[in-house]
Amino acid sequence: MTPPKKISLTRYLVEQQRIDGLIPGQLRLLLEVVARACKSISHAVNKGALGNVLGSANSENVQGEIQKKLDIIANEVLIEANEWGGHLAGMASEEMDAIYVVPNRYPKGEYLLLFDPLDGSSNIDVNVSIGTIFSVLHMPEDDRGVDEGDFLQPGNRQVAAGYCVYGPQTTLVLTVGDGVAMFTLDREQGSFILTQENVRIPADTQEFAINMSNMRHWAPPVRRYIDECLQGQEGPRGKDFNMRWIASMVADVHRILTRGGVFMYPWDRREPNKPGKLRLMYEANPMAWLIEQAGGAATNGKQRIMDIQPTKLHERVSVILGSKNEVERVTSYHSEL
Ligand code: P6P
Repeated sequence: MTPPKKISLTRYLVEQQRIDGLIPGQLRLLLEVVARACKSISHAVNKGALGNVLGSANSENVQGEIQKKLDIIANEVLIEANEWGGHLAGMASEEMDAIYVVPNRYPKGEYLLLFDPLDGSSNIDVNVSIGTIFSVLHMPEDDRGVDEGDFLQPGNRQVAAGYCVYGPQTTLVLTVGDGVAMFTLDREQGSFILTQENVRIPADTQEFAINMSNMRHWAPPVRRYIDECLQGQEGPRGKDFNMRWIASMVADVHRILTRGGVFMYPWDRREPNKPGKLRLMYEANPMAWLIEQAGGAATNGKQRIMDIQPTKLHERVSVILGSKNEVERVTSYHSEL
């Protein structure tokens, strides 16, 4: 039997552009550049202690979080790979306070790129999967310069979203609005090869992902949902549940895209004035689109994440996403308040 045809990311994107007319050439170029940057980040991550890339950078990011050396390396790789290509007007990163406007010495494009360059970085030093999350928006139609306000678009305006998980395999997961495709890095060829398309999440699950150590801080609807799961088949759910928590959103979401489940990082009373821990623009929105494109759901407990109108670049949000029936159940418990 002839081996299956290897379809590279480039060929997949050319076909999405040419055959389906889904993505303009400039967006295809942007996604190829982001994929190449993820390959470089994967190479740096895989070096580990041999590459002197582990440990803290002894600096803080805008979130007040201690930066790891690889956080800064990944951020620099993405900026340097994307600033000169002519497809972008600006970039925003979890690791940078202000937006990055493409310098005048380079041509400007029509897209905005937002990213968490290395999500889950607390896992770097213990060799657990981490990843890059990215979201692409269109620059608003006007001739004035780029400013932060141009980035403050709801997630339903994204034109592309994805992540690259650096785990046992390096896998790029992408949507341009026509379902979800997964590409595994072939290190011998140095290219991302299509390994799954039309990814679908089962509507039901028996697996939840949440940091249980925060239980005493949760709001009642979240507490009720988890309590019911923990009661197993003797309880109101009538089935047993398993739990996973990798403390790396990319790895937890990848598991959910692969076999279903529900992921929750809800508001809790440790920081009552913050809606949640995770960031709306470059974590929740791209992940929410991927999950919805795979048949799942993503809310903040009250509304669809992708309908939230952002008011600031590093806005945080409560996140409940994954198997549709479970997300709808948790959301319904919130509405019963
Ligand atoms: P905790 C990683 O720092 C992150 O932003 C997400 O990737 C992950 O889901 C979450 O925070 C883990 O948070 O409080 O369990 O360490």
